[in-house]
Amino acid sequence: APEVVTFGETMAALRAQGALRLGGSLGLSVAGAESNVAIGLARLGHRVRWAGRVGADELGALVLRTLRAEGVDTEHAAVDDTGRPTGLLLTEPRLGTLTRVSYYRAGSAGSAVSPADVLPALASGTRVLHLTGITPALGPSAAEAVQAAAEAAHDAGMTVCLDVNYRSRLWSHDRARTALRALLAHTDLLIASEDELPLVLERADAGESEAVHSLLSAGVDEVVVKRGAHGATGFTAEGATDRAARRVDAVDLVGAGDAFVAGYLSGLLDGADLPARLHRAVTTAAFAVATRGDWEGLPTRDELGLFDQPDGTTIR
Ligand code: KDG
Repeated sequence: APEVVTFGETMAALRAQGALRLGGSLGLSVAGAESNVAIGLARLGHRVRWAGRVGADELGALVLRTLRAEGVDTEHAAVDDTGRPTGLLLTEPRLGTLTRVSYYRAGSAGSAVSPADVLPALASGTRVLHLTGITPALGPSAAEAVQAAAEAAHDAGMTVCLDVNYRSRLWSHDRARTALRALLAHTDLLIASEDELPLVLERADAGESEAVHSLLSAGVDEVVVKRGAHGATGFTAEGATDRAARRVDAVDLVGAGDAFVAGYLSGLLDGADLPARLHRAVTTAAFAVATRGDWEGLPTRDELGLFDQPDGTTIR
């Protein structure tokens, strides 16, 4: 059985060199928050399954081929036979690490993922189900898939991890709050950036410690708050653990949160304690930030130690 199961929409990703409206060349890859996490975990040697839906088209073949090449189990990935296309996103670096993203995903195969697609993927023996707040924003069947999978996994004793991953292009704060709060009863590990935390609270104006306290008393075992270049904090009933970020020259911030989650879950699967989980999370996030692309620069297990080498080291 896989150690981790995840699903969500993975799209073809076209990366422009400069402003899109000027034309020029585009590089083709794939992107999707959950598959970024899956690739990150596979590179660290974990068994991980991705169970989304792609179109019966060349871009869908690219998504599945890429995931398979990265060692991600696609046995339960669905290919849409009703003509829905694989979704697409365009990224455009505008100013330093400021990037603009455009989606072409309304009506896509990925947004039509359903409970029947994902429930059979939750093999017994799976330890973690990883979900993000992007999927319930994609449409009614995708939202049902997330809710049904969270319930089933939680009932089966798996750790359900939810990364809030708010995407303002896809839905409003109010819609997100309603959908995400309905998942809390089945969530064991909640991961959010500082600005996303209010989205899972009844009262959006609560301070951080009040927010974390209300989540822990609602049954979430662990809350991890990401603070970008300022690191992260893990909260459990025992208290809070802070961890600084690793210092890197940032070239591309997109995918950093997913890399963080991959490192965190990898530590969890290895039985690491909270400080060690956060250490691995900030390390994998730093690799993502220091390299272009959502997942291309993520480390293998052997490469995790590279950050401890002096700057300028040549490995021969
Ligand atoms: O987390 C990175 C994602 O934003 C990217 O891979 C695309 O899944 C994506 C989304 O919906 O934004």
